[in-house]
Amino acid sequence: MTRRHRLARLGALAALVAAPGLAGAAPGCKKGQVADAAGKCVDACPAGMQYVPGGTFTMGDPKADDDRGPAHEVTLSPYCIDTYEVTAKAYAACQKDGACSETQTYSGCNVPREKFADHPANCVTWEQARDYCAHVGKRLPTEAEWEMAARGTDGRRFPWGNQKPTLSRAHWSTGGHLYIDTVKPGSKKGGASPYGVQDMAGNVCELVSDVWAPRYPSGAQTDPQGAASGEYHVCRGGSYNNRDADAISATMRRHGYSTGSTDELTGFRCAMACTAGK
Ligand SMILES: [Ca+2]
Repeated sequence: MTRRHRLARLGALAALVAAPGLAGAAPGCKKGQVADAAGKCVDACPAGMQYVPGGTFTMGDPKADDDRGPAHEVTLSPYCIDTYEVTAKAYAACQKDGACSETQTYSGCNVPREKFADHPANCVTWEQARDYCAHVGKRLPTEAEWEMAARGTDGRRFPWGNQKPTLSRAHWSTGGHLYIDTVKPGSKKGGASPYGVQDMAGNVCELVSDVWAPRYPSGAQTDPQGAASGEYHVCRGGSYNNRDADAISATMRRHGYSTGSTDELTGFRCAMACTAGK
C-alpha cells in the first residue's frame, strides 16, 4: 500500500470517527462519494439514494415527556437511504413481479389509481413495506437511521432547520386547508434534509423497521434496532393531513401500526448499509 493509499484510508476512517459535517463527503472526494481501498473516489450509494456517513447524534427530544424521550446519544454506521418516498408505480412493479401483495384500494390509496403512479405508495402495511424493500435489495430504515437522515447531527427540529414549516418546505395541512391527497415526492425542494433527503416532513408518514416502545432507552446506543418486542410499528415525519407543525417535526413518532394495519396517510422509503469503499 502506498503512502497515498494509506492516507486515503486514514482519511476515510477519520471521517467516520469524527462524525463529519452534514455533506457526507470523504476527504478529497465529492459529496456522496467515499474513497475505496485504492484511494479512488467511488459513489457511496446506488442511484436514487443519499449517503449518510453515520456518526453520533442526539436522538429524541430533550423537552419531551412522552415517547420522544429520553433524548439519548446514538452512534450509527454509514448507510444509504432513498432520496424519495417509494412511489405507487414502483410498488405496482413489485406486485407485478409477484413479490408484493396488493395494497388496500379504498379512497385515497394511490397504487390502484393510474393518475397517482408518481405519488407515494400509501395504504401499505408494515409487512408490505418490508417486503418491497427486500425485493429491491434494501430494507426499511431503523428509526434511528430515519431520524438522523431527517435532522442531521445539529439537533434541528425539522429537516431544513428550526424555521416553521411552509408549503414550500412540506406538504402538510396549513393555513386552514386540509389536503386530501399526496404530492409527488420531491415537490417541496425547500424541505430537503441536511443529506438531501426529500419529504421527511409531511406528504406520507414513513414506516420504519422498529417496534415501538413508550420510551427510548436512556443510555447511549450504537446502531439501535428498537424495542426487542412489542405490538406496534412506528411511522415518522407526519403526513399531508397534519395541521400542527409539531406533528411533522423530525422527532415526532406516530405508532399504532400493528400487523396488517394501514391507512392512506402512510407510506415508506428504504435504506441499506453503505458498503462502498470497503
Ligand atoms: Ca414523508
